[in-house]
This record gives sequence, structure tokens and C-alpha cells, in this order.
Amino acid sequence: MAATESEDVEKLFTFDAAVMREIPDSLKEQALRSKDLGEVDLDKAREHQAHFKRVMSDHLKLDLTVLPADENLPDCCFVEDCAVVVAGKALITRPGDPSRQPEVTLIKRILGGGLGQEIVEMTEKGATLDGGDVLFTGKEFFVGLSSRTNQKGANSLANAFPNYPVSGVKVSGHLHLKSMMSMAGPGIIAVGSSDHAQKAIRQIKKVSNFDYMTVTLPDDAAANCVYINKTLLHCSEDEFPESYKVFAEKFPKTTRVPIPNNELFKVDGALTCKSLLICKKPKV
Ligand code: CIR
Repeated sequence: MAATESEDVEKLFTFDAAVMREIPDSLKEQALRSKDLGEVDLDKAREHQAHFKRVMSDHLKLDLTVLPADENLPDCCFVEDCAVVVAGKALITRPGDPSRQPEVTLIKRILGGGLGQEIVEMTEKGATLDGGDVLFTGKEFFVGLSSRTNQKGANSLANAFPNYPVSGVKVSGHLHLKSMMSMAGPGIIAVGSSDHAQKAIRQIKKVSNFDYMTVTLPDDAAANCVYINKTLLHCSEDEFPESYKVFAEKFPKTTRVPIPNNELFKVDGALTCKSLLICKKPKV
């Protein structure tokens, strides 16, 4: 990548604000989940959420908006699924599970209000899209075609962001595309080692318009990390010791912050799903 080109991509991973949402009590019994991984300890989940908020505001110095929980929306703390935000524009999604669709109302109000984002809505009938299926590399989008996101949803994304190529990737074995991969830096995709994850990354390599480096993690869940303001937020050593080692070895010079997440993981919550990252003053 030429120097200016890589600086432009870096700018797209640079943020000055974030939106999160508190965890409702109803999450424990009613949040959607793909398998039974045991009961969620709400106190611990909220401790983890508080830790993440501190990383966002104190460490990363983001202007953090924390929305109140809504007991009627048990999955409302997974804000990533409600919008795709790039360089001042926010596509408000239609989440694939109907129980989650009302979550977008407040997210739209906040993004289009004080956070000053240009709002685009999904108008195509039958289109569904979860933010957890959207992998933005800074140069193009890959969209997981999953139980939550369909081709029409991918088309809506392409219409909203016409400057970037959009390619669909079939998701198997996981809720979302980003349940098994994510950006670990500009041009670097962290990916899990399961057959499902490897199948997905092979599809990406076939259809991508640019070259990417991949870092393979022993655990698919650990391949969901967040690269923001030159800092890599990733799994904790307790939860995924082998994957933690890989992050330490492959990113020796990057500031890394481990994030505990084992309670929300029981209801398919990954690290990326906890926040929407915003640039109030985009420079690209
Ligand atoms: C759901 O099934 O919709 C929630 N329990 C978890 C959503 C997690 N979203 C994400 O990682 N982007």
C-alpha cells in the first residue's frame, strides 16, 4: 500500500465518538442465543460492560454516549447490529430477527441528532442486514449472507456506500460473518481457524478487490477484535489463552487492550457488537 493510501485507510479506523447501550435485566432470560452456553451472570456482564466503557472514554478518549436499556428489547446492548457507520454516513439497518427491529429507532435518533451523521435508511422490501455481518476494510465491504442478513440487505449497503465495492460471503456455523473474523489493523484480517472461518476467508480472498494479510487465531470467537485509533482491543488471556498469545506475538508494537467478554458471549455477543464507532469530523 502506498503511504498516503494507507494513511487514508488508517483515518477510517480513527474515531472520536462511540455509542453503547446498557444491558437490560431481560437479556438473561430472553436474549437470542444460538446454543446453550449456560446462564448469563448479569452482574459480571455489567462489570465487563463498565470496563469497556472505561476503555472507550478514558483510554481511547472517545466522546461516549451510553443509551439506557429497554427491558422490552433484550438484545438492545448489541448496538453494532443497528447501523453501519462510515465517514459521517450511517445506514440504519433492518436487523434480521424481528424482535430486534425496534432497536434501530433510538439509534437512528442519536446518530442523526447530536452525533451529526447523515442518515440513510433501508427501503427495499424484505431486505435485512445485521451490522455484525458487515466487515469494512477501509477499501471495500464484505457482507455475511447469514440467517440474519440477505442479498437485498447487501444491496442496500451497496446503494448507501456507492464508493466502496461490496461482496457477499456465505456464512455457515456462526451467527454473523464477524463471529469468526474482523479487522485487526488496516489491511489485516484476524480470522478463526475452524472450517467455517477458513471457508469464509477463502471466499473473501476469491472476491476481494485488494490484498489483505491474515492472522489466524486458534479460537473463532477471539478473531472478533476491534482496531481503533491505532489500538487493538482483543480477547483476554483468561478466556482465550492460545489466541491471546497469537495477538501478543503478531502485534508486538501495537497498543493492545484485553477485553473480558465471557458473559455476553453466552448470548452470541462479540467485542465489535458492544459499540458503534463514530467520526463526528470525518477527514476522508
Ligand atoms: C443476537 O442473537 O442477535 C444477539 N443475542 C447477539 C448479537 C451479537 N451481535 C454482534 O455480534 N454484532
